[in-house]
Amino acid sequence: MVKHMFLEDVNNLISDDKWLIFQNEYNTEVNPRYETLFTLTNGYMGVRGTFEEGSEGERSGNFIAGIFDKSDAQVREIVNAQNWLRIKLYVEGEELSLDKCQLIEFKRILDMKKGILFRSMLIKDSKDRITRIEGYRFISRSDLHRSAIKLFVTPVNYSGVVGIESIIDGTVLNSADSPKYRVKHLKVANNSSLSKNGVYLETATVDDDTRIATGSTVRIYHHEDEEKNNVAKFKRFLPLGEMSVEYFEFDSTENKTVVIDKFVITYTSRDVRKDLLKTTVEKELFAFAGEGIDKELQRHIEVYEELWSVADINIEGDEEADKALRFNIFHLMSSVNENDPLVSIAAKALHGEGYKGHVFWDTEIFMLPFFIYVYPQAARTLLMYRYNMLDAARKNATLNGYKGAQYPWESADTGEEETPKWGFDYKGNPVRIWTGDLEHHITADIAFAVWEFFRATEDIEFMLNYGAEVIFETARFWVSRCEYVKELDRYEINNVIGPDEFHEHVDNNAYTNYLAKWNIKKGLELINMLKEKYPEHYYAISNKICLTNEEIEKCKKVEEKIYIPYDKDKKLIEQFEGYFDKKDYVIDKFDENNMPIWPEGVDITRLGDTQLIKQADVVMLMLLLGEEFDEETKRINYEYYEKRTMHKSSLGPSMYAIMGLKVGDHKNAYQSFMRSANVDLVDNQGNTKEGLHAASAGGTWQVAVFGFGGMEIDKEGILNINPWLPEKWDKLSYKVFWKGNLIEVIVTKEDVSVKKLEGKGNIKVKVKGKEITLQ
Ligand code: IFM
Repeated sequence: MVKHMFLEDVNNLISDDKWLIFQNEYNTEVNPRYETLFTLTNGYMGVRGTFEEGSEGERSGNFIAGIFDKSDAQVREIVNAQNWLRIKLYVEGEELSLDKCQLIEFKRILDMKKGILFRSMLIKDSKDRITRIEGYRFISRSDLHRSAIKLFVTPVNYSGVVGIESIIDGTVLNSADSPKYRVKHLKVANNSSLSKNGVYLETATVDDDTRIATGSTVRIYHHEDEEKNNVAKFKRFLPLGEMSVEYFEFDSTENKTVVIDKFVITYTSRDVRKDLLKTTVEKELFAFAGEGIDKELQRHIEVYEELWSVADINIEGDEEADKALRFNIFHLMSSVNENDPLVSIAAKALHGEGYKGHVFWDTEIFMLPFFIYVYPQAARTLLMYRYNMLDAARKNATLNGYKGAQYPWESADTGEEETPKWGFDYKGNPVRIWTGDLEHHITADIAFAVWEFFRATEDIEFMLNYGAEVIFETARFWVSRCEYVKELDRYEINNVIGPDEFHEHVDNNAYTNYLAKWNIKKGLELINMLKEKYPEHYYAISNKICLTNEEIEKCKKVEEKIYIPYDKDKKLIEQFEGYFDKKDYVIDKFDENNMPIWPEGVDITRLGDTQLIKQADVVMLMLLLGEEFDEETKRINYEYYEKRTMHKSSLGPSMYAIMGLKVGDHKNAYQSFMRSANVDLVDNQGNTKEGLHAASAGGTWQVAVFGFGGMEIDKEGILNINPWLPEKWDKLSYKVFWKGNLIEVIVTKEDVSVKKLEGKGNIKVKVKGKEITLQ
C-alpha cells in the first residue's frame, strides 16, 4: 500500500492507487473542476467537493434529488440547499484560511472504492504557527440521510486556544457566481438549537414551501483518547440569520492531535411530514452521534463493496484508461437512488448546477444501459420516473396539439417542459433555445429504453404494468405528429431538431423519423404479444387509454410510410432533408486535447448553413437500431459523418468509438474512448465546474462493454461477444446481468472466457460467432 501523508489510522483507510484520484496542489483556477470531480453523492443528495473552511472562487453545492424551485429563475431548477460542510478553525482568534495563510503541504484524494474524500494540509498562519489539518468525509450510501466529516487538527509548533465554528449555511444562492442570474430559492423556516445536542436549520423553497431540514452536531476529543471524552471548554449556539452556528473552544497542546467529528442529518418534506421534520432530524442525529462515525462508515463501505463487485471493469496494461473508466463508473453508480421512482439522474447528476438539474435523453440512451446490465433494480426505478411523469407528458402533447404522450426535452420534478427559452451562442449573443419546442426524439428514446430494459431483464411485470403504457402512448404521439403528404404518398415529421443541435427547424431528421417508426412498430408488436399472452392486461390497458382497432389500423399505415431521407447510390443516410446541399467543411485539425478545431472559414454563428454537426446523429441511429443496417452502410455513414462532427457535446465521442469498432476504425475508437473517459478528468469540454458529464460517463461504460468488450444482442435476441482490445491492453474483464444471470467476460489477446456466476438454468451466448451454452 502506498503511504500518503496522513495519520496512520487515516492512511490505513485509503485504498490502493487504482482506486484513487488525486489533487496535489491548491489552485483557485482549477478548484471548481475538482469540486465536481470530488462531489460525493448517494443519489439522494450530492455535495460538491468544496473545502470545509471555504475558499476563494468556490462553487459550493448541496443538491437534493427532486427538490426544484423556480422563484425568479427562468424555469424550475435544482435548488442549491444549505451548505452543512462548513467548519472554520481559529488559532488564538486568527482564521486558518486557505487563501490567507501559507500552504506548506496540500493533498486531496477521492477514494472511489469506498466513496470517501480525504484531505490533508500543513498550514502556516501570520504568526508562523503551523497546523496540520487532515481528515475525510462521506455521504452514506447505507443510510441516505446520514453524512459525516472527521477532521484531525494538530498544532505542530504551538499551544493555545483553538476555536471551531461548525456551520449550516443557508445564505447560499443558485448561480452565485453570476451577478446577472443569481437566484435565492430558500427562506429560513427554523434556525434553532436542538434540545439534546446540535443545531438545526430548516429552509423552505419559495414556490412550493418544500422543506429542507439539516441537523448537525459536533464531538471534539483527543486522538489517543479511546473514550472520546469531550475537550471543548466553551460552546455557544449562534443563530446568525440564515446561518446556524455552533462555536467551540479548546486548549490545544503542541503536537497533540484533536479530532472533530461532525455528524449531519438531512430530511426534507418529500420524506416526512413538515411538522415531524425537526423531531425526525433530532432523533436520527442523536442516534447517529451516539453510534459514532465508524459504524456508519463501515456500512457505507460495504454498500460500495457490493456495488463494485458487479460494476468494476478491469483493464490491464493501460493504467490511465483503467482509472478513468473507474472514475466514470464511480460517479454514475453513486448518482442513482434506486428507491425513489420520482427522481431520475440529471445531465450533470447531483454534481453541479449545469443544465439546472434537468433530466434529458442522456439518462435513457447514455446512462441507462449501464444500469440495465449492472444494476437492473436501479434501471427499473429510473424508468418508473418516466412512467410516473406520463400524465405530464400527456398534458404536454395536448398543449402542443398532439395525442398520446410527449415527453419534455428537459424534465424536472413535475414532468413538464422545463427547457429555458433563451440562452447564449458561442459568441455570447442571446439566442432563442428551440430544443424544448422541437427536440422531439426524446419521446421515442424513452420508449426505446423501456424496450431495452425489457429485452435484457425479461421483467414482464414491469412491462405489463408500466412499460407497455409508455410505449403505446408514445407511439400514439408519433402517429399524431406525422403529416401525410399526398403527392409523395408518405408521412413526414417536419420542423424538428435531431440529436445534432447545430441544425434547427429541419424536416425529416433521419434519427427522429426512424425512431418514431420503430416506436410505432414496437407498439404494434406489443399489442399482438399482449393480446396473445396476457389478454387481461391488454384489455385493461386498451380500456384505460381508449385504444381502438381503428387507431391501430392508422398506426400500421403511418408506420409503413414514414419517410427516411437516403441516398441509395451512395448508401448514405441524409441526416435530414436538404443536409447534403449545405456548405461542406471537413475537420482536419485537432487541439492539444485531441478535440476538433473549427475548419477555416466557418462562420460559427451560422452553423446551420454547413454540414458540420455537433454530435452523433445518423451514427447514433445506426447504433441504437444496429440490426436495421448492414455493415457497409454503417461504415460508409460512419466515415462520412465522423469527419464532420465537431464533438461540441460530450455525448458524441463514445458513440463514435463504438461504431468505429464495429466498422474497423480501431485507431480512432481508442482516441474517442479516451476523449469520453477523460471528459471531466482533463476537462476537455472546459465546463466540468458546472457538474459531471453523466451521459459521457454512461457512454464510456458502453464503449468498454459494447465496444472493446464486444457485447451485442443480435436479431434473435442472443447475447454476442466479439471483443477487440487496443494494442496496450493485455486484458479486459467485465460483468453484466443478462436475463437474471450474472455473467463474467474476460478478454485477453489470445482468449475470451465467458462464465456464468449466478442465475438459474442454461443460457445461450455466441462468442466470436460460436454458440455456447452457459450452465
Ligand atoms: O442532451 C444533451 C444534448 O444532446 C446536447 N446538449 C446537452 C444536452 C444535455 O447533456
